[in-house]
Amino acid sequence: MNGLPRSGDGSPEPSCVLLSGGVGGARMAAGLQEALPPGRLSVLGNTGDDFELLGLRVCPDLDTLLYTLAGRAHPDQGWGLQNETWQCMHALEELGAPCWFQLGDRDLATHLVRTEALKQGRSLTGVTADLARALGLKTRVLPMCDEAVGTRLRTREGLLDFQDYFVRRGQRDRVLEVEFAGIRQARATREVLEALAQAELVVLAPSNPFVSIAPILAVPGLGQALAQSAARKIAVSPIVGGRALKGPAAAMLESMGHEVSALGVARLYSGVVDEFVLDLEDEHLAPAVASLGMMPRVLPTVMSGPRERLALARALIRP
Ligand code: FO1
Repeated sequence: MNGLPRSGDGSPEPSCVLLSGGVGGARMAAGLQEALPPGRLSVLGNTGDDFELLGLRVCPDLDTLLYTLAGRAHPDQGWGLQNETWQCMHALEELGAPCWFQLGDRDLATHLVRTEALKQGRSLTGVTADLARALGLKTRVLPMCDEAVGTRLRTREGLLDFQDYFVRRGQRDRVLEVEFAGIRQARATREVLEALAQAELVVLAPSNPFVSIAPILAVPGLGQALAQSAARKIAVSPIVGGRALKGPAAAMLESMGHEVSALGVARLYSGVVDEFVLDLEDEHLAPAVASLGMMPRVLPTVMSGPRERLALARALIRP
């Protein structure tokens, strides 16, 4: 015996649910997928970044998860596919079509299949499961909900749709407030509720707390199911040494009046998780995290490659 908690089926590794958005979330998902037996991981993906482009339904965080878990993601940028070609994008440019958001030729195939399936009445949960199966995944990738929810950012320039802020305007605007259009009409799906009910471990990925994790927690019924779950709940800080490893999390903490540190993130998750993972660089913040009622854990959190993400995942699984 190795002291690990035992799952209902007698396996020593726990059933795990990961809440994920962006590239950091997908890398955490890949580490957990490798650390756990096949089929033991469900990932709840943020869909607040979704939008429509040229008639296609774009789901960046779900696709980043699918491609990363299938080992097909672009190795440097993290989103999109490796060995991608851009013939369609060049043709669109010649036609004067909007090209600020880049969809590669192979990525377009995913978008065509998803958009057509949705048009035929399939749910986003159903079509995402179909795509995952086609890519050979055993991990379940679950959209946070089936309804359309749009993350909007209040800035001095007005209310911006997420991808306008993130890609078109290059994250240059100071974010004053974040809202999730359509969230009141959304409902936690049966698949998400089942995954949370069966989970022995829930991990909040080192994703942006405001635009990746918050929309997932805001889905009616989902936050309550998480609160009622008997699982161990752990969050991993996306802030290391006062900086975000990727993306605008640090800038958002500052512009929305929070401390720009892992402790600032821990305060946002107070009451949501039992354990909070700090990077080695932030060990000095452990007593302050403990005073929030969360157990601090100090681990190497920077997932610079497959070996580091597997090591982090294994450390999270161990109680
Ligand atoms: N990010 C960019 O910075 N520029 C792009 O042109 C872009 C295209 C894109 C296409 C498909 C996809 O799944 C993701 C894409 N992303 C792009 C990333 C995306 O904006 C972000 O990963 C998330 O929305 C933030 O988590």
